[in-house]
Amino acid sequence: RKECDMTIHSIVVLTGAGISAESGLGTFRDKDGIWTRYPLEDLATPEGFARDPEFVHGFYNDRRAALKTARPHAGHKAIAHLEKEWCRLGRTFTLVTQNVDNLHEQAGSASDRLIHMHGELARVRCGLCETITDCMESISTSSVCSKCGKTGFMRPHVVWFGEIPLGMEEITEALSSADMFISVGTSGNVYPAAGFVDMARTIGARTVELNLEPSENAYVFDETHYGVASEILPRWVDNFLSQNAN
Ligand code: BJW
Repeated sequence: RKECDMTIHSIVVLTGAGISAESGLGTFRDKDGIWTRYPLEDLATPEGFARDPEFVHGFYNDRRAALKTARPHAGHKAIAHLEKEWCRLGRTFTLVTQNVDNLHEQAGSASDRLIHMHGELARVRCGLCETITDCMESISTSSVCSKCGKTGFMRPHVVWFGEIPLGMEEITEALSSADMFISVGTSGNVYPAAGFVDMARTIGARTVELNLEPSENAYVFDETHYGVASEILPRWVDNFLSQNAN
């Protein structure tokens, strides 16, 4: 296992809803989280969408509208800063987010090193021809696909339970050569993301958890720090760079 003073070349960061909590976007499983107010079987499964598409559209339209005014905080910016410094040194950096918001992009994270494994709120997809288009407006069962022209097949470009997460090949590749894996603001309930720490450990990467409170798999990590992301991330990144960026 990598100790702090060993040379680290390749970093993989995984983020979850907790990093965007202070930007006003809700988490899922905290005491006032989204899944405590709405049943996830109705909102985050293909079956729920098939049963009541307008209800699901309404949920995602509201979240898309909230995203228009959401701004990144010091935690998102610290990750972008870490990436910039790390890449300046010619080292490897991959940011994997479970979040469908675009706060990492807004904070300056490079889109070619960022994988939205659960999709993106700012994009919609035609369930018929699979064309993905940018969209910050509301959609409904009356929306028309700009490519195939068919009505009634548009859906949010997000990954629901039972669907295959996006970018798994790139993620597996990044994890298979990672020297350090950092998990931020995720409860460790949802797979495959919750299993990434085990994959990283298997190849000997040093593993770090930064979260408000211990996650489901906190005991697996080599290093843990608890507090709000806007405070613990900038502190951790500054400290890490001062020890490793030379
Ligand atoms: C702060 C903070 C602050 C708060 N600062 N921190 C049985 C066993 C194992 C697996 C399965 C099983 N049965 C089914 C499965 C698979 C299933 C699964 O995992 N189910 C579990 C519930 C058991 N997974 C799937 O179906 C996935 N697909 C799949 O497995 O396909 C097979 C396959 C895989 C790989 C290759 C090939 C095939 C798909 C999962 C899709 C998840 N989708 C959602 C919705 C996305 C769209 C949307 O946003 O609406 O993704 S569900 C929801 O959960 C969302 C999130 O990305 C995801 C994870 O949540 P996250 O980010 O961890 O949020 P929270 O709320 O849980 O935690 C927040 C944390 O932040 C907390 O710890 C707080 O303490 C902390 N926090 N404030 C720092 N200020």
